[in-house]
Amino acid sequence: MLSFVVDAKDKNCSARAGTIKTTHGIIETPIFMPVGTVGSVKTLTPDELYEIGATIILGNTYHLHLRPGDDIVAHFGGLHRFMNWKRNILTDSGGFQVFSLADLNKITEDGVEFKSHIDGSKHFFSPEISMEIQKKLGSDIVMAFDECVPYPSEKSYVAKSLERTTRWAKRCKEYSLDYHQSLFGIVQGGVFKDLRKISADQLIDLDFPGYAIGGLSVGEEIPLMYEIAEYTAQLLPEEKPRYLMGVGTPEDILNGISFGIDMFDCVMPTRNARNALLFTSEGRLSIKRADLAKSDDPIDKNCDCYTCRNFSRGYLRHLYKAGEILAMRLNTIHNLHFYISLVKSARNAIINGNFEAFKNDMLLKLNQGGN
Ligand code: PRF
Ligand code: ZN
Repeated sequence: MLSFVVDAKDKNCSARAGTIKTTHGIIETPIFMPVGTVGSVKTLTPDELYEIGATIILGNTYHLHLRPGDDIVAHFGGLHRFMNWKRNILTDSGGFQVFSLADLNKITEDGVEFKSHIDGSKHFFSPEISMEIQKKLGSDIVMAFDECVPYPSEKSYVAKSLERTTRWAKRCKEYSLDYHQSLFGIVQGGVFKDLRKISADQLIDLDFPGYAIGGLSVGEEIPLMYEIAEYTAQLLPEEKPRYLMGVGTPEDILNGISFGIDMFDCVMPTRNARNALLFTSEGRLSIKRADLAKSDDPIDKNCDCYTCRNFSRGYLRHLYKAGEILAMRLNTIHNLHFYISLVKSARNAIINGNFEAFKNDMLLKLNQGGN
């Protein structure tokens, strides 16, 4: 089971530093969780993830159920053993992927009928089935099965949907998971504050060990996303971890931390790395740029990742242009290191009482662009 303590709180905003403990180790928050959808953080080995400093990664119920199948993962003793990752794993419930990736057939009170994005085969997820799969995967943090409504949606539909998500959350809670697993509830309610409040209150009544904010970063404008994330975060219990699902850019994460959010995940650092877009302390850098051909500089002179310690922008540009697999690996190491260092620095700043200054300075640097 999971424990959480708040180690320090900022004086000027809601940012906090905390510590989560599980049977797979300690997670210092705020934390960024690399996405390992199908049981691999794309291009990296677990050893490389350790070196980068990842303490928790994310896996997906939807993908692992379709391929290789949760029975196969269970045969190997669960996802930790299957992929040889010894630290924490959080699994998403499928309650987003069935709506965003699969060919959706029907949503009923019981669950969701959908067709696989891989081979079109028919499947059914219910709260109980999602729990059963996540139990077999053996993740440390299990997410409740929810409905993430698209943006924009009619308020009347969002209201109906969040009530069903609460009933589903209750069914998830009634399912008996393994002793080492903790179930997080997911607040929905779209961009409507009154609906967010209803959803948060209903889930708080069910007393989960942690809470996620779902249904954001689904196409709404950034200021609106911030407004709803900030509003929802302060509705949630102080003494439980708060997780903003699928967010976001380095700027989004700094703002999220200032709203009192502790956990983040996003494909952005890994996906962008494979597409030659790198995050640096001086803004974003496209490693494709012709003028980098003869550059001896590292990606980021302030970065001490394996890639920056060993390779030039010129070499990385060459690898990318030549379509070398190593380009994706080295870029991924750098981008994940950037994200994980960013949240580590934010944590230190919160503990040292200078988060606001740190955040404003970082936001300025990140937006220099023109790199
Ligand atoms: N629900 C679940 N997973 C998610 C989301 C959600 O709303 C989001 C929304 N950004 C990302 N991942 N279960
Ligand atoms: Zn680097």
